Amino acid sequence: MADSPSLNPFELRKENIDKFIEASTNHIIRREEDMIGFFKEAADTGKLIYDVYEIEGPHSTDMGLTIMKPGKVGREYHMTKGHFHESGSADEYYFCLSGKGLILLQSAEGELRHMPLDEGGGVYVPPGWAHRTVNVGNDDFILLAIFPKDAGHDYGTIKEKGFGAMVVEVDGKYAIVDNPN
Ligand code: M6P
Ligand code: ZN
Repeated sequence: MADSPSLNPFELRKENIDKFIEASTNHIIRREEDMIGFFKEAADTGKLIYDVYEIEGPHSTDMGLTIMKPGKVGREYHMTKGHFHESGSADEYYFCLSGKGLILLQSAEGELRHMPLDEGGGVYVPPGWAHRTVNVGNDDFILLAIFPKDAGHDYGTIKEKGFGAMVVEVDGKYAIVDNPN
């Protein structure tokens, strides 16, 4: 265990996500321009969409904390890029600590599912399903993800083809509509 990061126990709830952030070893920042090809109308505005803080676990799993700002790019609600795992056997667990959103899931064959993800809720993402989280609320959407170290991220397929559905605002509410592409 010589190479294991030294981690202290910490409690994880929305009021003290700073404990997770302090223990994190990697910070990913996604601004609107990083999402060109994912949002239909993304431009180089510098707007922050989400942060991801990662903790490398000492054994077989890593953890990611996503903090997503509320808002839209064009008609689309803020969302993650979304990815398939490179490893065919890698699954993932998501838990929502705060906010109101959705998770979109899509199989390699194109079967699409969506589930609500709000405070106290969780979702199991089985191997082989692409996943994207979407903030449809007015506040930060905060999610904990636990995934195998060797999961890997395949963004190419999503960037090329997108998900079969988009989450857009219609009459002041969110609607899940077919992606015309
Ligand atoms: C979660 C995990 C991470 C992922 C992050 C953001 O924390 O699934 O592996 O990187 O969400 O999602 P994406 O990589 O699709 O932008
Ligand atoms: Zn994943």
